[in-house]
Amino acid sequence: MKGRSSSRISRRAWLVKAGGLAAAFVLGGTVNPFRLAALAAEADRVVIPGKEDLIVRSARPLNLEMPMGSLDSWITPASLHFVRNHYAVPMVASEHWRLQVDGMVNNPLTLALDELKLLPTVEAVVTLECAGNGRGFYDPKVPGTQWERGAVGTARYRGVRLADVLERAGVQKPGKHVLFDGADQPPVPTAPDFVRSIPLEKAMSPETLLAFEMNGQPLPAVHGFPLRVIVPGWVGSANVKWLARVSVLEREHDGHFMVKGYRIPRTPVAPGTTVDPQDMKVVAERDVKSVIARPSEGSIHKPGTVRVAGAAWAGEQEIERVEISTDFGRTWRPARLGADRARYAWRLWEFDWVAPERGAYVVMSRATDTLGRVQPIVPSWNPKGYLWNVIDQVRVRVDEGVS
Ligand SMILES: Nc1nc2c(c(=O)[nH]1)N[C@H]1C(S)=C(S)[C@@H](COP(=O)(O)O)O[C@H]1N2
Ligand SMILES: [Mo]
Repeated sequence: MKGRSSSRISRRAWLVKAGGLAAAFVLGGTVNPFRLAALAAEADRVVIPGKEDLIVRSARPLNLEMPMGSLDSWITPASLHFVRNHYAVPMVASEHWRLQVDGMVNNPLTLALDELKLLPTVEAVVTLECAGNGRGFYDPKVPGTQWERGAVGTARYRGVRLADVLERAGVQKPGKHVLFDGADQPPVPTAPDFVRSIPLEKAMSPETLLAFEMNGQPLPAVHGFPLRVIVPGWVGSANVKWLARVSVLEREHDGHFMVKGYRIPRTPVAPGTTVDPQDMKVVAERDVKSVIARPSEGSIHKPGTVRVAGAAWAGEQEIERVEISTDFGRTWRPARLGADRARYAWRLWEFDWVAPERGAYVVMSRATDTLGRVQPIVPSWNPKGYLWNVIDQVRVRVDEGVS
């Protein structure tokens, strides 16, 4: 027993070290164990060029959150777009890069970027949100990156339709799911590769893209250069980056990130319950949700008009309305929805709250989508902390004394 547990510890230590080496390589550092230890200790001070304004949730792998208070445009600049990586960012040279299309197809394809770009190009503004966004709010706490509001962002993507590529390859009758594999690699061969699949129906729908541009620029390395999948309305994990291979399968892929990760209970469970992965299903579409960007939690305001602002989104649906309550949920009044809109993009909203007199208040936002789905009042806890979409709330103070 003793021997077994110590060998487990050393294996873990090795895993950590291997991850560190990979990250040091990517960040361009020299491999110095003391420097690595210092980096780990000061993870929140690691600076990623162009992403300085984001909250560092972890440096290795790179997980960056948008501070929601900085939301002030419908399209999120790349500098503010969250980043969620499982492993080190692979540095892909586009001239050597090829997309492999195989599996249950009549004509397997190997496409260079230039060949792919010969297909009709399309543009779409799409909101991406990590399935774990809001995980930090679950009680009891669940392991994983403790995202709060900002593992979400909206960008204009340009690419080709996945359906056009699959049509060229000719999907065979039994093909029912489409697998995506990116060029990122686990730091040790025993760790699982990040591979995901989606049903053929969603893969063939015209909104599902293979994107090579984000906000008019080639995809930044951290967002999947040179090519990523965009699966509008679905959780972030479906949107595989650094895409290297697309493969048509007969059934859902059975890799780690399908059968262990990214699953939610089929039926609701009590908070803190351990659930067998077999009693869970793969997270796919996102739910209706709104978040408050301003005022910020704990802020103090003079009596008078306080501008409340935020964003709302709803998976494959559109936002019907956003309502605000400033009296602990007794009454709700409609927010103004921003003019900018796209089928799969968030809607910005605003509300002018006339703060009556001094006191401690809770500002709440509640979105409803075109299907009539409404944000819940209490969380539906799940073991991995996915799909947090409870009515958002921030505590503020109103006080004459502030200047
Ligand atoms: N190859 C690959 N693709 C990936 C990931 C990854 O780790 N590897 N992370 C996924 C997850 S969980 C999310 S939420 C989104 C995040 O996209 P972003 O970093 O561009 O915001 O990418 C997805 N695509
Ligand atoms: Mo994610």
